[in-house]
Amino acid sequence: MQKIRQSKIKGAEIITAKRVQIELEAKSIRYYRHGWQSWSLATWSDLTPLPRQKPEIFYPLQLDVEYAYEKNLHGSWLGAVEFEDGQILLLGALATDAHVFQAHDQLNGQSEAEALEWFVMLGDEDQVFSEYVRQLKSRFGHVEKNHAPRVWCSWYSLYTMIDEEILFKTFDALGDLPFEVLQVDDGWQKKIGDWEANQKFPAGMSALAAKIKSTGRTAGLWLAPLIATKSSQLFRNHKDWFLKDEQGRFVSAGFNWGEQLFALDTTHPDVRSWLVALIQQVRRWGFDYFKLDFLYAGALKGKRHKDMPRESAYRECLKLLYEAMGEDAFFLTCGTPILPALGVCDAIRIGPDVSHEWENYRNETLLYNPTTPGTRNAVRTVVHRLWLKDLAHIDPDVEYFESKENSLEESHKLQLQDLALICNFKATSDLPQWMTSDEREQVRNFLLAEPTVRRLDRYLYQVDDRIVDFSSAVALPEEPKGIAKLWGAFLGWLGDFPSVLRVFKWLDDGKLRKRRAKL
Ligand code: 9PG
Repeated sequence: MQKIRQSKIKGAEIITAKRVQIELEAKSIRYYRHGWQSWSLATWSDLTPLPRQKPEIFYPLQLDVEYAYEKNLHGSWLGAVEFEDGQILLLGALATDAHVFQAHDQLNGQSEAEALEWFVMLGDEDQVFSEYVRQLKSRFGHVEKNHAPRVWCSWYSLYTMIDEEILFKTFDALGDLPFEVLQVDDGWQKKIGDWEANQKFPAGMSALAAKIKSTGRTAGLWLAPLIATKSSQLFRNHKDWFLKDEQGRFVSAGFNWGEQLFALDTTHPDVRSWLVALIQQVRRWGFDYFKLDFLYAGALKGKRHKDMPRESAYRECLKLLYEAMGEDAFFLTCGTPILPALGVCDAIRIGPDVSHEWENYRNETLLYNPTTPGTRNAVRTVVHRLWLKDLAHIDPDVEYFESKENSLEESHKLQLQDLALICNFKATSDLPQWMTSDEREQVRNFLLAEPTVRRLDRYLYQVDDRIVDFSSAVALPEEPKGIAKLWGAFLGWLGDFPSVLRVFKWLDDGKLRKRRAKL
């Protein structure tokens, strides 16, 4: 263990150790916590640890489950402390498989594997983060081969209710809007694990890609290749491919689509061959843009075929996938642990899902869950991850324009659009069928905009001649008290029952079916 006193830190330092301990000598007022994967919370907060988010059944897919019950302030790979005088002390790993904690008057870094290089610096916020980025870049590499394309993605309008007929119609109706990629999201596959066209796509996947390409655009496809549901053929036929714990039980990758999820052991040679074959198949269908999702599953703790640190195993797997795609493809990682993805993909989703709601009282206040889909949740975490911009293309998720099926206030839609301009990653799921001619022009102008962006302060940006202020969006919800707290605890308990979640899914699906029927 390496111990250092704050007053001994001069400029930027690099320390090689398994554990480092920095004695904080000045009074700290805020802590920067960095969540593990795309959807996990990243934020500055005061020094009282946040309430534990609920329900627990989602932990494997919303945060790093290994640290879910940690009492101290903590985060993945890096942590930073703000002092009364505004100076920032940042402690960040320059390797994967590491965690940072603040306890009492200490900032501690801990490797889950071997000794590693730790970056430590005291200074202005801008300075310390940009120097950390420079150091990360030289260790992890940086992919520059593509610009971030302008994407139309099917998820945030039709969700799983996509089918061939509506997508073909939509692709035609997009007309000359300057999208470069039309990306088909979740809903085309037989099962999670069984990556073949389902009965809603009778013409098959090659026809779908060909249709997109006939409009002069790149075809994009969503897959979650590292997980499978219990009912999939993949899981039933290849149980030995899935990650187990030391006791030989399958490791949970969480719960979604009304089912339990399991994770592939990506160090298993047969799994590796299967993954490569899958990616090559998707390319043969004609898709050149990949949104690979639920990737955290490749970095869960477990007993692997090849014994290696979990995040290193995951990074190896990303390399394999990236290589299988080939030079001319574009690779967006989603639900991905952040640091392990640097240098081995083109773009990283850096926040949770947006939604047609700005905030949701049940999820965000009662269940204190900053990871669930919601536009405010997305803005908060993305704003706190903008420092990653020089390391990869950063995807803040989609923006909204139409008002027929969307009740977001204009000012909230604008915040999201401005954030996308700051990220320089533009996407929407709005159906042209829902847009007024004004909204359509708005989409066009947005897609073509290339504003000059300047960071003025932590939450303050200048976008061309406009000042954009995210400070009201990033505030954390008030912790529920009294009756609300009890109600939250009850809902959290209820939310851990798969049957309850299946009822919610059934209700949501009903609403979506109605939405689809109207088209
Ligand atoms: C498709 C979607 C979209 C979306 C992805 C991902 O339970 N959860 O916490 C949870 C979070 C995100 C999520 C699904 C579930 O969405 O981010 O863009 O592709 O999958 O299913």
